[in-house]
Amino acid sequence: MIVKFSFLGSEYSFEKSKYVVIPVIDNIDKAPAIEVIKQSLQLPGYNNKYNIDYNNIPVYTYDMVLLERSSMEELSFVIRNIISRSKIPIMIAPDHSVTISTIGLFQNYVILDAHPDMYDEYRGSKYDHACVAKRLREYTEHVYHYGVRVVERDEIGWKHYDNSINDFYLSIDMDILDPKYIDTNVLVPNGISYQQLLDFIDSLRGKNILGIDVVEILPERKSAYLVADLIANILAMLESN
Ligand SMILES: [Mn+2]
Repeated sequence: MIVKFSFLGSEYSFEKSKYVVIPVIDNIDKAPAIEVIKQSLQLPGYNNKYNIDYNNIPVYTYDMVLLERSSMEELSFVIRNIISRSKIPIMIAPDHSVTISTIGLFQNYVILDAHPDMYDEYRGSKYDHACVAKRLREYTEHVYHYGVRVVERDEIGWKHYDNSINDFYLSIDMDILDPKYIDTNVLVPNGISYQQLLDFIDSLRGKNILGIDVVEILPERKSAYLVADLIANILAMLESN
């Protein structure tokens, strides 16, 4: 049997899929998304929490988007194409700045992150990963954070997530987790555990998640396996709805 190099080894076509994983990579040498797909092939075939067989999840893996040679506008076009077909895009990316490509496409955001990312400008750029929520807030006031634990003096005006929000784009910066669970771009002590993150994901059951990104990850085996497991659990949760 040929196993496709796709998330969960899925053989669903784009047309038949409900979820579209988009591996976004900065450059060939920094490509955690490739490692995440690789590790997804090592997952067990069955999710006993949600009673879902992973090979029954209609997920398609999109062509890799190489950010080194593509623009945010082009990435935005890809996302728009996927949501216009009523599918759920799932970006896997090394950097949180990819969320900026969704501006204008969604009204509500739930962001899991150790940081509020509310800098107006960072390292000379308005599109740095530290400015993500600030840029989103210029388009919609409905941006809600969960898990924030490091706030700079200038980062004001962000809002805590509450359970009443029902339709949203979900952005997960993996530094929400304590560094003992995962290696991320920025190491922030005192984060939540992986079990707490899975419990939060479970609390989203029945809600309408319109798009997802999982970001700020490193291309190292252990972290990539955890991200693969997380995305598989999110898909199983959505399928069990
Ligand atoms: Mn962060």
